[in-house]
Amino acid sequence: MKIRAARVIVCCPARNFVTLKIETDEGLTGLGDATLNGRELAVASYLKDHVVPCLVGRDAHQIEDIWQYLYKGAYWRRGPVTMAAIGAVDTALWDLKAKSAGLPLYQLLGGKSRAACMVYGHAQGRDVEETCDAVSDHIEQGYRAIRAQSGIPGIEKAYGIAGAKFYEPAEKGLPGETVWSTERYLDFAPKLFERLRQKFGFEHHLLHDVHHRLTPIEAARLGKALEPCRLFWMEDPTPAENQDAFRLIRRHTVTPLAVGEVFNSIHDARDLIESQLIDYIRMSVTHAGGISHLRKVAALAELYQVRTGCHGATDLSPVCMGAALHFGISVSNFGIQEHMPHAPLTDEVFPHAYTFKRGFMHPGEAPGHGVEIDEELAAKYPYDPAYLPVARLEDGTLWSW
Ligand code: EZ4
Ligand code: CO
Repeated sequence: MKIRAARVIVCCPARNFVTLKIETDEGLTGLGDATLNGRELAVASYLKDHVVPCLVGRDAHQIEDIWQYLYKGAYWRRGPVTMAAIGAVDTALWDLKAKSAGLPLYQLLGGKSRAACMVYGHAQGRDVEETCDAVSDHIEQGYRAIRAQSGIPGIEKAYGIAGAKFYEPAEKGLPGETVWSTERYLDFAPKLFERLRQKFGFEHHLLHDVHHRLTPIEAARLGKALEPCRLFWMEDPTPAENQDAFRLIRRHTVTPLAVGEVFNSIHDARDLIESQLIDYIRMSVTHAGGISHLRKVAALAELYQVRTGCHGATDLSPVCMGAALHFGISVSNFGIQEHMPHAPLTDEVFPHAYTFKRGFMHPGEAPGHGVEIDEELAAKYPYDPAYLPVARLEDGTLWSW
């Protein structure tokens, strides 16, 4: 099965996506997601200008060798652009291998370890009561696990809150500016979860994303304050370039910790996993070098009872979601999968076999990862530049968004 051609498709059906399509001499096609929110064209160029010329003519079955060729062979290792590009190639090759075998991808990954993947949805509101309503909505839809984010008194444009039904992180035009106040947030967050537990009890899992905003000692304080509310996880409490920060947080709280949506390599996560400083690793198929590399991360994590909780916001395309569900249903230490439903137009451009039912998702039984692209429809929605916002403290200091 030789690679005959590979193409990069950039489109904007409700938001921007970068998709790699690999074609074989036997006429099979495989898809990989290469979307890097706000930096899409860098990955598109990396693929088009530097990777595709090296792929043509290779045996599409040689997934591991091609991975190593692109990683070691580039000399320049790691980084979100490189790893998203390699991840797209890897995902497309797994798709092809499974299609050529006539099997759903999870069968090639060892078969099913569970019936379906538990997912968590995003409840958001401008204030506590609106967030309560959103949680209630999610419970009605059957979600077993719900992430709750709320507007914070005195903070304009808090993370995770949108006027629209679904929160979409990127905005058209140049980066928007938001204001952050740790003091206001730390005062508010425990009250939100106390209210949610008071209203809904402990039947459902509650999750929360701090989005890299706190210092280690502040994160420790928040984790401690949230203990009576028994969160499923507290996500990204501090920026994780400093893995040591988690030693300090861990000394003070038993609130479970989830980290890794911005990681792209097993080396970013190694100390956190081996030192048992986290409970969930959130790396995605798209940003962490594809299924091959994510399986290695999961295998390392399994040794320490760290479970997976893959990033699954709308900037990961349906191709990523399909691949993530095959990975999730097969891997022994699956924890949970993030689920932010895509816009109807995105789903139309990427027809897929995966399904959602009462809080669980299943990858479906189609050969490959089960996600395709309608290129004709995609061509009607050309790339439209968009950026993630930035955050500043009230005095203007630039902060982590
Ligand atoms: O900010 O996907 O857990 N989810 C998140 C997301 C990320 C975006 C970045 O592109 O943190 O909202
Ligand atoms: Co997050």
